[in-house]
Amino acid sequence: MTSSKDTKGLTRRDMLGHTSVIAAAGVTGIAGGVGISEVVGGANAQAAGNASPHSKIEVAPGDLDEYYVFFSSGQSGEVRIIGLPSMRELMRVPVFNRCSATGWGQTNESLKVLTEGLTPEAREFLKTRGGTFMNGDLHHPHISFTDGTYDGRYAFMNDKANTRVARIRLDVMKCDKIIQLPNQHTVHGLRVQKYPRTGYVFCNGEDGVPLPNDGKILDKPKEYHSIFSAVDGDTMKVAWQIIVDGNLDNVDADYQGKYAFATCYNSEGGVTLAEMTANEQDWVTIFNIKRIEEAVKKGDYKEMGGVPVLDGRRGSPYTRYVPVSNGPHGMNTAPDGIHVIANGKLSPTCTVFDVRLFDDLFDDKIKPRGVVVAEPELGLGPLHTAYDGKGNAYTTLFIDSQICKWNIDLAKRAFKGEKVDPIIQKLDVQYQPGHNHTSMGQTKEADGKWLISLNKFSKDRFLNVGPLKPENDQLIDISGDKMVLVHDGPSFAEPHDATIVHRSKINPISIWDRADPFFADAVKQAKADGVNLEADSKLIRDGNKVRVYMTSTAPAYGLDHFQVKQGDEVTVYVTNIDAVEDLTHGFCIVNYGIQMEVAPQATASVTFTADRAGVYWYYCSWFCHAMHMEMKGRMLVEPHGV
Ligand code: RUQ
Ligand code: CUA
Repeated sequence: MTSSKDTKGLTRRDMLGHTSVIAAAGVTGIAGGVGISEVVGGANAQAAGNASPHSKIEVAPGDLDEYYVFFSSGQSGEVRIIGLPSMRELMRVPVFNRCSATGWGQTNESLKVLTEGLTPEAREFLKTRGGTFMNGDLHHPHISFTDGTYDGRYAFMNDKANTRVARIRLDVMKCDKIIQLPNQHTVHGLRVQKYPRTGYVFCNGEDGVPLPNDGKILDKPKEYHSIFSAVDGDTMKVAWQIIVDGNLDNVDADYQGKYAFATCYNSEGGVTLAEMTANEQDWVTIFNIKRIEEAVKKGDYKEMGGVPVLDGRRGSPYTRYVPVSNGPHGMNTAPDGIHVIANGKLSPTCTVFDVRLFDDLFDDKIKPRGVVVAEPELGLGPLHTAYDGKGNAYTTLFIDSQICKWNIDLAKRAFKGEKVDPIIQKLDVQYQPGHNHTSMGQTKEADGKWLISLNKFSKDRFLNVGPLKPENDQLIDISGDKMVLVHDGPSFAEPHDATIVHRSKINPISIWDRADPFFADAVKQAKADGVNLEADSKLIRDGNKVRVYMTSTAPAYGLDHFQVKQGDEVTVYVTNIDAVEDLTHGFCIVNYGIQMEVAPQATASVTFTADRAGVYWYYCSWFCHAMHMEMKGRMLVEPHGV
C-alpha cells in the first residue's frame, strides 16, 4: 500500500480526484461489463492509500454537505442530524430521552412537552415516577410534506416503547409536541400524508390488548385488538383511530391523498412465536381515508379515551386486506406515485401493488390480489425498499446481508410470464441491513444519488469496543449503473431509520425569536411578576415559592448570587441576551443536579426544591467567552430555623 503522498508530489486529495475521473470513465464504459466498484477498488484506490475509494464523499474543511439526514436512534430516544455525503454528525435533538447537555427532561419548557400529551392513565401512573417516562424507543423520523415533497416545517417520529408520537420544529430543531396515543399499545410504523400536505401522521399500533386495558380481560387473546391511528400533524391531536385485525408493522401513504397502507404480521392473533407465524399468509391492510373521514363526520364510531374509534376489521367498508406471504415488513411507496411495495421478510419476495387499482378494490370490482402487479423473488429477508426515481428499487436483504437493486418494470413483465430477470445487482453490506434510504427517495423528487444502508450489526468493521458493538450505517453511491459502497459509519443504538433531505428544504434560524412560543410561559410569568426578562435580574418571593430571574451575557449572569430558604420551591429563569450566533450559555448548579442550555435570545427555566442548605455555586456550562470559567455565581441556601 502506498502512502497518501505519492512520489510525484500528488496530495491525497489530488489522487482521489483522479480516481473519480477514472471511476466516471468506468461508468460510461461498462455497458454490462466491468462495474464501477472494480474500477474504483483497483489500482487507483490503492494509489490513494487507505483513503476512501471515492472522492464524492469528501467534504473539505469549511465546506457544507448537500443533504441533511435525520436519523432515529432507537432505544437512545433522540433524533440525530447527520450531513451527507460526509456522514459527519451535526446535532442530536433530544425527544423521548433526557439530555444532560441541554437539560431536556429537566427544564420547565421541555417537561411541558414531555408531560402535557400523556394520557390521564399514564399521568396517574407516572406521578410517583418523575412525571414522565425516562426512556423511549424512537423508530421512524419523517419530514412533513406539501404536494408530494418535503416542506421543511416539521419532522415527526414515534416511540414504540411508550406509544408516543413527537414532532420536531425544523426552524429551531427542538421537539415542541409529544402525545401519547390512547387505546393503542406500542406504535411501530409511522409515516406522513404526502398529498395534499401533512396533514395526517399515520401511526401503526403493533400489539393487541383488551379495549379498555383495565385488567378486566387478561389471558383472552381473542379479545385483544390492534389499532391504527391518524394524528393531525398541525394540532398534534388524534383525528381518528381504527381497529384492525393482526399486528401492524410498517405504513406508508400514496401521492394522491386517498389511501394509507400497512403491512401486518400475526394475522393469526397469536401470543407466542409459534402462534404468530403459523399461517402461510399475512396481509397488507389498506385504509380508505375519504370513507373514514365521512364515517367520523356521520358519527359511525365509538368514542374511547376521548377519540373516535372506528371498526376496520375484515369486512369493514373502511379497509381492505390483501393477502401476502407470511410476515411482511417494510411498506414503501415509489416516487412514481403508482407503485407500492410490501417487503416479504419471512418470504424472499417483495409484493408490488398498483395504487391506481385501489378504487376498484374498494368498489369490489376486483379481488384483493387483483391489485398485485409483481412479486419478484429477491433473496433472503427483504425488509425495506428505497427508490432512485429512475424505475429501480433497492431492497435490503437482512439474512443475505445484501442490497438488491432491481427494476420495477422488469419485475412486472416477469410477473406476466415474460422470461426476464428484474435483478440488476446485489451488493454485500456489513452486516444485516434493516432500513435503507435514498436521497429524497421518499418524495416525488427522488434524485437517485445516494443510498444509506442501516446495518444492525458491525462485528469486525470497527475497533473493538467490547461486547456491545455499534451499528454500521453505510453510504452507497447509486448515481452510476452499479452501486458502490463508499463509507462505513458507526453509530450508537440503534438507528432504525433515516430520512435524507436536500439542504434546500431545511432553513433553521440561528438566534431565537423572543416571541417564540417555546418560552411563552416564562414570558407570561415574568410579566405577572413585573419583570422584564431581557433587562431585569431579581428575585421574587411568593410565599415559599421563589422565582429568580437573571440575564446572561458573556461572561456574566445578571446575578452574582441569590439567597433562598431551605425548603423553598425555586424557579430560575435565565435569559440569554446575547444576540450572537452560536453564543450559547449554560446554567448548572453544583451538587443540585441542575443543568440546562440557554441558546442566543432564549429563556430557559428550571424548578427545584432548595432542600440542601449551604453555598452552591452555579456556573456557565457552555463555553462562551475567554472568561467563561469566571461566569458563575452563588446560590445561598439559608437553613431551617435561622
Ligand atoms: S422497522 S428494520 Cu422498526 Cu423501521 Cu424495519
Ligand atoms: Cu456563558 Cu460560558
